[in-house]
Amino acid sequence: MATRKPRDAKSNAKSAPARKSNPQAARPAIESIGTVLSTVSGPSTARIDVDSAEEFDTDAQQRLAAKQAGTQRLAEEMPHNPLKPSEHGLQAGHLPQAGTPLRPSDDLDTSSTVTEDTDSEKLGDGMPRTGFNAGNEPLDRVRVDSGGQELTTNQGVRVGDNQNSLKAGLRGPSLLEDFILREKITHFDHERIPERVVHARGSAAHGYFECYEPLTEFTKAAPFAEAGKRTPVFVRFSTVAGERGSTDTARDVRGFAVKFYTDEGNWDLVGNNIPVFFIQDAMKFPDLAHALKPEPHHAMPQASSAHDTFWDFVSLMPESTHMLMWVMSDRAIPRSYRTMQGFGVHTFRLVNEEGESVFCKFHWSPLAGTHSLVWDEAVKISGADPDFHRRDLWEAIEAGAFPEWELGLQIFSEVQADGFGFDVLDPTKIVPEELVPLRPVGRLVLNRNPDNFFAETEQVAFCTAHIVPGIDFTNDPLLQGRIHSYVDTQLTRLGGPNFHEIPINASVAQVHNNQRDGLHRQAIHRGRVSYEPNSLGGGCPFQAGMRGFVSFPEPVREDKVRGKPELFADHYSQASLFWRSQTPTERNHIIAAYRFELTRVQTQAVRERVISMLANVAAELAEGVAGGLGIAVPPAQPLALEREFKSEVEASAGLSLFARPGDGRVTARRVALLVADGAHGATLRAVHAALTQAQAAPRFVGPRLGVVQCADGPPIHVEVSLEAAPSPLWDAVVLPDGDAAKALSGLAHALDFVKEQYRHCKPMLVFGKGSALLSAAGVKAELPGGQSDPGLVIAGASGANAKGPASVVDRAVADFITALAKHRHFERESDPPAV
Ligand code: HDE
Repeated sequence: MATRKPRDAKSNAKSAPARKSNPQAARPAIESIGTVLSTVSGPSTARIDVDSAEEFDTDAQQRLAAKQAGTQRLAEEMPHNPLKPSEHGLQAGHLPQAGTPLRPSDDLDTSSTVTEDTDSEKLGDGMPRTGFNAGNEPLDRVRVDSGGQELTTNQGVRVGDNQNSLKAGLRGPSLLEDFILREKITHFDHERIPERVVHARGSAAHGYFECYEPLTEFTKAAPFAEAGKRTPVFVRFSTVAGERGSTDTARDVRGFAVKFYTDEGNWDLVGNNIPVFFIQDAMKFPDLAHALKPEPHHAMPQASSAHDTFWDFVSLMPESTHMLMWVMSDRAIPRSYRTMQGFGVHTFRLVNEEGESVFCKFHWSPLAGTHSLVWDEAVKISGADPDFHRRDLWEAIEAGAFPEWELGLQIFSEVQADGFGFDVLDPTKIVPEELVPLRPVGRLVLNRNPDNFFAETEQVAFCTAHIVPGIDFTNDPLLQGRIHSYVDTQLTRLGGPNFHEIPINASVAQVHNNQRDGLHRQAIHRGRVSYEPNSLGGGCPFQAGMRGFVSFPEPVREDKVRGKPELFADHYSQASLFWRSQTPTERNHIIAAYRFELTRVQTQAVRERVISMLANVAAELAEGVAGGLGIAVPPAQPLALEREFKSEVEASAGLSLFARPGDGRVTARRVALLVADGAHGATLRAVHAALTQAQAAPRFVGPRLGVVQCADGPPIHVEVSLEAAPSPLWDAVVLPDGDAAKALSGLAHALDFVKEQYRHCKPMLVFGKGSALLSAAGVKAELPGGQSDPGLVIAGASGANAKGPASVVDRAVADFITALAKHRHFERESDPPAV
């Protein structure tokens, strides 16, 4: 039971102010006792001043009188709205004035009630922190742990029996009065919320962004203020098309959304792993999403663009050609979220303290390099582990191998932009790095997994409208539409306008405004003022003027019109640039991806229409795809405008996935050490230790769980079985020598494993008789041209059969780690696969 402290036990700041007695006043104020106690009206001719408040008899009366006097004083101090003159004229619009807060003579003057100092376990200590929003405190304020606690209902009532519903007799009917059962089931019934209409499937982590050098020359945005400044972030990666429970390794664009909790408010950079988009205007987004999602009559296919409606739509929208080239490339089947780039896509603005603005494109580059799956592998992973990317991100962070990206900016002026042969407001265009190089400005590190997937990853609300001073929009018509869409979608998804109060969405910067009420409101606002201007709340919260967000005053004087600039009609020049910038391996993969997707299309005319687009990109591409479908290349689609558009650059090296091999480390690469009875334990253990040392993730993989007996030393404990973790889930394999090799050669699962490691161009380390496993799987030690295969490290015999010193094993392992760092060895690839 809460005890009520005597009022005089409070600090001076919270009790009625100590009033000096005023002998002249001689208690006439007491005649206003009715006014003090009433919430309705009062005389216009008499007033209570602060000094006379203590003439009242009880503490409550004195406080009410003091509050009334203080309120009167606040209102008097603002005889008119001082900001009104600054609302008018262009000059005033450019330089908004800050409000001028009034200082109440006592906290009571702006309180909701004079009883606010009542304290209890629920109310708190009765000392409200004025000018403070506790909802912006760190997430610790809502973190729950039930260790050592008894089970309760949501009302905090202890639950005696969590096994049985309440019944009339042991075999009798259940009773409606069972509020415990009903609360439990009702809550369960409502556990699901609508999934995101696009990007439903995702995974996220906490981390920080660290600035290298102050970028104040270009922007006043808080994360770029000083060298070494760290801004907390929450980053969510996603696929676009699939539903919440769909597979991670579908061919798709990946979302790369970063919420910066800056000290000036939240900034959401909601990007993708591909730097361009399918469409140029927000008007077409619902059409695109409807065409991409499972077809409405039978709800197939899940998480795939390989169907008629998608290709029907995009082949009628030639502006999608450039993006499609990226989506058909291996960019759309990343090996891991850790190994993909991220892009802001649109051209944004940076604005500095002087109000000067430059254009900017945002690029995230992974330190681990850009690496992808191969399609045959991606398809198989979908069955073997649909959570492949989610698991990979989680495991890497848990293991302390924190994923890291460098943020690079392309900064350019409007004058430069005017000189480009493409429009920087067109989101189907990149700015080639040859025209504007990347400037590294900081790094992103993900170092903390969420506590709770639903509370954090599912409820996080990214909105392109969330920007902070120093960042601004451009007129890119796709971006303009997004500014509306993201806030709007949260209203349905998160059930109302207070989604900013969900802990994962709350800023670390204090939030104070006059928005009130709405579903699920958490904040309890003190005082009676929820409007501006006001004098009764001391004019607070007051507008921040130039300390607040001020839009870049880009001049606009145009016809109101629905249309596009002519440069937006350049649908092919950058698609061709992308094609020219790919290596032969990448080109083969693009052709194969189109072939796969279009094979799954049922309408021949749609297939032909797609190839008629490709004929405008590159003849060999169109021929390659048409050949794979058994048809001739149709005439190229007519151009939207008979005007020649030419790319400024012939090829752009950075567009190849192979341009960013990474930092040479093998961190978190998963290596299977195949084991069976008769393995040479000492050698395999040495390899395991060396890989662990190199921060890779080795595991002993055997036919079954349990132990395998080694030819030397203690048995090896199998960590995972061949059937639970087949080849596509591993980045590389080590094949054992001795009787283990013989045993594995007789197992179809092991042969499949070896075959697929080889087919997917993965590094392989083979000891002694492990070569027999290669031959049994149909793998040749040399490449088709007779050269040696750099991804195949043949190490000779191990264990007691080993000829030569232990350093031979060391050298083989070192070669293997080098091969592993290269990730894949496409030299052995053929279409169709030979093995
Ligand atoms: Fe989105 N997009 N989008 N989008 N988008 C959503 O917002 C939308 C676009 C992107 O992890 C939705 O909260 C429109 C481009 C990511 O939570 C929705 C248009 C780019 C995410 C929405 C676009 C993106 C979304 C669905 C065209 C790359 C996931 C649920 C005008 C730059 C964020 C939600 C997360 C999510 C609308 C185009 C990226 C419906 C109208 C271009 C990474 O609001």
